Amino acid sequence: MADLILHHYPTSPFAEKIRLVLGYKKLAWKSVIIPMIMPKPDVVALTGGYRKTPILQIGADIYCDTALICDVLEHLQPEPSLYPEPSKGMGRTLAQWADTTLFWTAMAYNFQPPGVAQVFAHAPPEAAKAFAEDRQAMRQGMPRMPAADAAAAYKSYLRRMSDMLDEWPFLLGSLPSAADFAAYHPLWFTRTRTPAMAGILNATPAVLTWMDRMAAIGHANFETFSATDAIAVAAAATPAPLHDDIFQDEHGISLGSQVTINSENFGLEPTQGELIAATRMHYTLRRADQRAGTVHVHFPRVGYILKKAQA
Ligand SMILES: N[C@@H](CCC(=O)N[C@@H](CS)C(=O)NCC(=O)O)C(=O)O
Repeated sequence: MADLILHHYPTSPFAEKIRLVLGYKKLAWKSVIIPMIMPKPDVVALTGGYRKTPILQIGADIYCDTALICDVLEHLQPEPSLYPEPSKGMGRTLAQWADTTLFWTAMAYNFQPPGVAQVFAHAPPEAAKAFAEDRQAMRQGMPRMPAADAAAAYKSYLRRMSDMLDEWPFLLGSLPSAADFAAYHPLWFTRTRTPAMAGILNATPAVLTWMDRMAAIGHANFETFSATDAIAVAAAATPAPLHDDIFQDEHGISLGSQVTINSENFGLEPTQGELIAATRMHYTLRRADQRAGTVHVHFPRVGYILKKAQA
């Protein structure tokens, strides 16, 4: 199997989700540390535009979004499964809620002044300003949740999670599922990056012990790798053959068209390329980059917007 190369940074919650999935599946990986804010020339050489964290690279295949990365890792290493029966649909649906509603609620709560002070405690003052400007630009008008509303909602969500953990060690039963990895990472940020805000977790001890169980999964074996070497790996590799040739056309855009794909919110930077697959759940674009060569960039359908590229 070609190396799994995760492009990420230590404090990224979505990256923590994937580091733990790699740990759960005992998959060894290579770690490329990427910048937290733009510019990200080495990321964009691989993705063609998408700049969010993390991305997974396998040779000349680039996988964007953690929902897709979970599917790819599940395919490579089916056991233990991220989608245990009988709650496969429930697991995906709860994971989507956690990656959106729970994540944004927790972040609006965490990024109150004591949390911000901790996140940037060891950084020069310009770093906090540059971070705020970068994330503001990514939001593109997406409304920000007021802190008091976020606190109230976060408390309710923690109680609901605690109820789910009454009879089981994990949210949907005796084994972790995609829902646990997705629900864990925003709480991990509260607990480890903004401990001044972590008192909110104390009202739900069952959630804290579940968090300890999730943390114990660990990150498996990894070694550090440079962005330059990762781009050289892409340039030397040929993209994997597409497994699934089902074409589900929802847009009236045929395979072979030049298209753009962008996230439906937060970080709208588009990736442009030739649409070479549009399966039930995923899109694949082929693009050529001066440094990375021909790469296939993959996106999930859910959460992404496909358009014909402007001629
Ligand atoms: N839906 C995406 C969300 C990823 C995301 O928003 N990641 C945050 C970091 S945890 C991000 O990209 N922040 C801006 C950046 O890192 O440039 C996924 O599941 O991968």
